[in-house]
Amino acid sequence: MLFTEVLPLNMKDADVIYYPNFFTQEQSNAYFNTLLNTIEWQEDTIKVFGKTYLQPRLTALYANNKNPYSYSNIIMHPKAFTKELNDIKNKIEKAVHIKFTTCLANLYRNGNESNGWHADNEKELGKNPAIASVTFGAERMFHFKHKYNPNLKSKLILNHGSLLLMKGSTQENWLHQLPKTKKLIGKRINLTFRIIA
Ligand SMILES: O=C(O)CCC(=O)C(=O)O
Repeated sequence: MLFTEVLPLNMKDADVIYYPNFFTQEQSNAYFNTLLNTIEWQEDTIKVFGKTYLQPRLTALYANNKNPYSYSNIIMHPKAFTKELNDIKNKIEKAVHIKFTTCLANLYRNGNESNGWHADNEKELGKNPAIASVTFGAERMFHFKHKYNPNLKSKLILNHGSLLLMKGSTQENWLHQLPKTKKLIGKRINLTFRIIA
């Protein structure tokens, strides 16, 4: 067995499963160090309501095809998967029985860096997209809120070596964010495997 616990989050109109120890501590430490140094991190500007901002994190796009990914007025063109990204992708695919093509990687350099409320619902992801989201490094809080029912919220801590799988109607009905924190914390790497066929 590759991981110990499987925790389905009990969220209405969604299908979210959390695997807190998907990777061992040893694997997670090694992946954190290698990915930090080998991923070609870039700092992009985004346009929101006509204004230009630096994105509050670094990003990179990798894929096993040439299909670009666009969001917030950015178009990202993928590089070929590195060995580590491919190994991680294979391990996830075996566990969840979904084949991914693409990985959007995020690097949060400290607690001041974040990812605002959004749904992963760009048209190139198709209907009911599956997103497999891996954490290495500092643990961070992750929030969900229902798009149509303000009473429905959920949050969890994403720990080092965890996998969060969002699928089914999750992106249609819920937003998610990774808020800032005032805690003095280290870097966190997030890998979101997606299908852009
Ligand atoms: O860093 C995270 O856990 C969230 C990443 C995310 O929401 C995204 O890349 O769309």
